[in-house]
Amino acid sequence: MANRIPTVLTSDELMDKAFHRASKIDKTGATALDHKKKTALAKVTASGDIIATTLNGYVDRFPRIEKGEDFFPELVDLTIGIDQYKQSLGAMNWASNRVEKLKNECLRNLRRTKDPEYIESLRNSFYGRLASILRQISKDLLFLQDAKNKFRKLPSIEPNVATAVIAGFPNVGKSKLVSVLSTAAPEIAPYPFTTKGIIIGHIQDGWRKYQIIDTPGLLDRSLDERNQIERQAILALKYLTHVLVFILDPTGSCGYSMDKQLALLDSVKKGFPGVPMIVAESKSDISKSGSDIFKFSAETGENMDALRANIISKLKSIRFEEAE
Ligand SMILES: Nc1nc2c(ncn2[C@@H]2O[C@H](COP(=O)(O)OP(=O)(O)OP(=O)(O)O)[C@@H](O)[C@H]2O)c(=O)[nH]1
Ligand SMILES: [Mg+2]
Repeated sequence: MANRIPTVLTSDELMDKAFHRASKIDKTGATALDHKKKTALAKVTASGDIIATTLNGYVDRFPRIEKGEDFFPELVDLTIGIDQYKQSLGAMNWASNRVEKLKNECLRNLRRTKDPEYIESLRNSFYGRLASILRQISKDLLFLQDAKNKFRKLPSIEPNVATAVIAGFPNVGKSKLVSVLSTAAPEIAPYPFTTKGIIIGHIQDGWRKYQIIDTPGLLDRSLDERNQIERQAILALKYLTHVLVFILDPTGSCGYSMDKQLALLDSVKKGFPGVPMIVAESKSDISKSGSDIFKFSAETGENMDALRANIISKLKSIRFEEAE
């Protein structure tokens, strides 16, 4: 998505670009007046067109995003701000129309006059107005350049693939589980508010493919311990979570007590209401608790087929709208 977003020039760069192009124009004319007029017409056309076309290009090539209860809108709102984003794109549109209108007005006046000095002054005042319009949208241009950089850093998670998300304290064996379940080596995608990035693996089941996502640093602390923005970033995940796999490590090797782990499970359950959950105890090769919770070992493969089948059976029923 971010690949087609152009680099956004600052207002100064855009003005320079327009002036530079216009400065190279020199038309021939039968008389001195004719020469001056034709040159001025061409300069005004070129400088106005460059600016209007560039601004229109931004409007066309930035993605349309509406607020909504979905993963990408929530993330975009959190990292970029959808209201300001739409306002800045609107400013591009406004400025482009304004430039077009002033250009046509200026061309009309140029065609009418026979006064060489007036030609000069028309052209200069057009340049002045171009600069003034660009000054008015300079903050929007900077905002959009920043938005482009932020778009590039959003994770490329396929929104229409049924997805299992793994949660649990650090060191309980989440990454290990994702790597064992994944058909191919998992990729790491950047995610705002965590330095480690999201780990995305795929499970191939016949013709169907599922995503399995590990979220280091996100679902490994109680939601109450998060600030508002972190919490939103975590909760944005719920829109793409079709099943949440919560891993408990009862062996003590992760360094967290079972009480703490069960408290986190409770917190995550509250944050993801209505999302189907699989709770499983890891590292059964080291030791097994006396609980009746499902037990597996990603190390030896014990119960891995059953866990895989359970995850797939929950993802299998997920259907996506055709239109999306
Ligand atoms: N014996 C045994 N060790 C395991 C098993 N699964 C994971 N481990 C080990 O436990 C440690 C932590 O595993 P990870 O998969 O990195 O844990 P994690 O939950 O991804 O940890 P964070 O990324 O820090 O949140 C590693 O040393 C793994 O080799 C298992 O089934 N059996
Ligand atoms: Mg990990």
